[in-house]
This record gives sequence, C-alpha cells and structure tokens, in this order.
Amino acid sequence: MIKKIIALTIILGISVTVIGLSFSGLNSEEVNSDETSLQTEEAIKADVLIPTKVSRPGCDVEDICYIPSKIVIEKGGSVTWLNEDSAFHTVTSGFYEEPTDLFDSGYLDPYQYYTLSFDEIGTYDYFCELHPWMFAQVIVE
Ligand SMILES: [Cu+2]
Repeated sequence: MIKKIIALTIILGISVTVIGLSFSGLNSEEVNSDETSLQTEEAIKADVLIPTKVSRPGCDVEDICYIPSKIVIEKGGSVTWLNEDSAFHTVTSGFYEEPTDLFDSGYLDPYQYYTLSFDEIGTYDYFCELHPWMFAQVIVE
C-alpha cells in the first residue's frame, strides 16, 4: 500500500513538472517557480480573466474589467472565468441592479474559477454585483 502511494506521488510529481516545463517553454522566461502552477492552470482552463485592481473604477475605460470583455463561443460550449484579483467579484447575468437571473457565480474568491455552459444562441450581458463599472458579454453563435 505504501509503495503504491509513493509510486502515485512520483507519477503526479512528474506530470506536474512536464506541464510546468511545457508552459515555460511556450511563454515567458520570467515565470518564477512559485507562480508556475497557477499560471499553468490559467493557461489550461480560464477563458476570461478578472484581472487585478478592477475593484476600483477605471478598468471600464479600456474595457479590461473582464478579459476579454467579449468572448464568442459556439452553441453548447462553455466559458470559464478565473478571478485573478485579491478582491471578491461576481459573474452575474444582466446589468448592474438589473440582473436577469440566468446565472450568478456568487462571490468568487481570489483564484476561484466559475464555469458555465451555453446551450442557446444569443448575447449574454453580465456584470459584477460588487463593482458597477465591471461588465462584459458572452456571445453564443
Ligand atoms: Cu467586481
């Protein structure tokens, strides 16, 4: 039993290392090892990022409260958001003070993900319940 656990640990260790290497090979030379796992997760899973410092007004000027602020997917596809900020944020359908009750992530903690599937064609506006200047769209074709 103990041998099996050790073997499993070694296998997991190797696969994490391989992902880390392929990431650093593809992208940045400046990635430090402590951040590699988070950035690898992000590279694999997140479609839309909630970047740092969007909890204060201003990101709306450049339309970077959610990145990208418009994402186009095919019907039946999904979108995964990642909160990269140190503050809470939400992904809530509709507009500020006019939610549509289609979806609501609730408060996303730092580095928490939220994934949704979209089965109907349309334009889905969403916003952050905590920060009125944060809004974006999912377009399903
Ligand atoms: Cu927010």
